[in-house]
Amino acid sequence: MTANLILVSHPLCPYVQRAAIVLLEKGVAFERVDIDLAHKPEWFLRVSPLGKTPVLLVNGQPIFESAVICEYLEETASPRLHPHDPLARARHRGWMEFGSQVLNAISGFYNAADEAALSAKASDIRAKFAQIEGELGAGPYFAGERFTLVDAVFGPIFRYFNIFEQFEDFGFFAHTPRVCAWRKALAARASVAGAASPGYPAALHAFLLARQSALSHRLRLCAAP
Ligand SMILES: N[C@@H](CCC(=O)N[C@@H](CS)C(=O)NCC(=O)O)C(=O)O
Repeated sequence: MTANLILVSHPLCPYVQRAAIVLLEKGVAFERVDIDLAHKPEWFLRVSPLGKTPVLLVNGQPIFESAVICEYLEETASPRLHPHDPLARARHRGWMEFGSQVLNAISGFYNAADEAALSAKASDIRAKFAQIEGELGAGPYFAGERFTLVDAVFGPIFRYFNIFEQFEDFGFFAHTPRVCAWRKALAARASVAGAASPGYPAALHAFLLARQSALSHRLRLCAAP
């Protein structure tokens, strides 16, 4: 691909990371431009109809929605990350959407207003990982030896748990050995590691602390001397 690509990003956005992972997997050169989502610049609102990151500017033309960006990259740059078989490909698209629902569950978890809601959201996350456990085979990746778009979606998801686990054991992966092994394989993948900046863990921690939620309350207690 020879187009000029700019990935309009927010440093903590997991949807941005999935697009960055696909760009890195395909070895496509791109520039990343971070914006402040609390103060969205005029130019960003002009290229992002939903006001969300990521947006991929292709020779100045915006593509929005991370799954759409991934599919565009899949159609225009090799290597293939989707399965060749249409039925398998459709199933992978379903699991990519499932990944977005896991992200919704994670934001419900860190924004939960009280302990009861926090515990309910933690159960929701555990249930989702139990569901995906049943889909995984021998690994190391979602569909075996080859890295796929589903892997690009779950790499950023697992990153949250590195921070959560520093403070508390919610047993998210206690009964999902295949998910655990998958998480480890994704963390070791260069594209997954390279999709977040070195400052990501500290920035995510600060973001979580600022939530005014049950989790941020717990984090404050852990940080107290
Ligand atoms: N469905 C969208 C979700 C993207 C999304 O939620 N982005 C968040 C940041 S992680 C955002 O831009 N939020 C700003 C807002 O909603 O105002 C996608 O897959 O691209």
